[in-house]
Amino acid sequence: MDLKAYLEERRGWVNRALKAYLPQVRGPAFRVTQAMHYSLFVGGKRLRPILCLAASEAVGGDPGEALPAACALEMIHTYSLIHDDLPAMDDDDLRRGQPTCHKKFDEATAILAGDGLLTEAFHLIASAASRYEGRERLLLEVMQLVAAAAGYQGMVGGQMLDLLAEGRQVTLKELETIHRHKTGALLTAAVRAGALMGGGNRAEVTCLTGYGEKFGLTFQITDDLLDIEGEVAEMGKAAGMDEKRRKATYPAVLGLEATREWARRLVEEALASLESFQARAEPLRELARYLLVRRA
Ligand code: GRG
Repeated sequence: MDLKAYLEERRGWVNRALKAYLPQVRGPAFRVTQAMHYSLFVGGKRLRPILCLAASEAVGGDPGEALPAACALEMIHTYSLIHDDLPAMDDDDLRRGQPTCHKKFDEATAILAGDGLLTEAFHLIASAASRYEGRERLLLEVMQLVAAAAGYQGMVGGQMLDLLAEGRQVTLKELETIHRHKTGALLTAAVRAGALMGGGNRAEVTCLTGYGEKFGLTFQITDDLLDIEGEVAEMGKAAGMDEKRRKATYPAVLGLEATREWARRLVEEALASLESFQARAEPLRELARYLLVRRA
């Protein structure tokens, strides 16, 4: 399959849906919606929503029905990037190739834009529940799993662990715990939400969750590699920052070659999780292979 064309088409679907779902830039508090729009549309690969749609397709679902959950995941991801870039956290100037939200606006607006995107994500899933009759229970389950993945049991907890680990030696086990929570949880939730929205049975949802977990971990490992080997122009963010901040990373713990090998093994395991799926899971297979060659 042509992964590039697939990604472009799905990105188009997601961007159109996000434009339709996101509140208009108007009203007395327009500055906050302006900042939400800015960070959401300034760039981004849309990986989480695309994974969600691909998982829905893998179980034979209509990807259109997974769009609200897919877009909610992108809003949550964008909020996490806005807050992560703040001076109190990573203090970054560049994100998605453009000034970070607090540089373009100001710190208070960036905090509020993140808060606005996080809350809007759950508003979006709840609104879908009132639109799709008979799917209320399913959307409630999706809301629960997305909340768990985004909150203290998932991404927020992982971010805390990551901040606490800065500047000290961590074991491989600690590192994996950080990344499973900080990055892996939301990526896994994207796949799981898509599988549920597509009507997958329990066995299918379990296999796809396994795929999501391997995918999430590999994504973070390749992110660590890109921080060392990537080009700023392609990534749209600064490089070499992990070492500067004395962050816990796979290359720091394992070395470069063992890290690359670990990523290759995880991709094999992700592909093995899809063994019982037919051609409909081809986009998920290609997405896993793409992790090993991605440049951004
Ligand atoms: C602030 C609660 C809170 C959490 C922040 C995800 C995260 C937790 C911080 C981001 C730091 C970071 C660079 C993590 C590495 C993995 C990652 C999430 C990279 C960015 O995701 P991409 O590559 O970004 O999917 P785009 O811009 O393409 O959407």
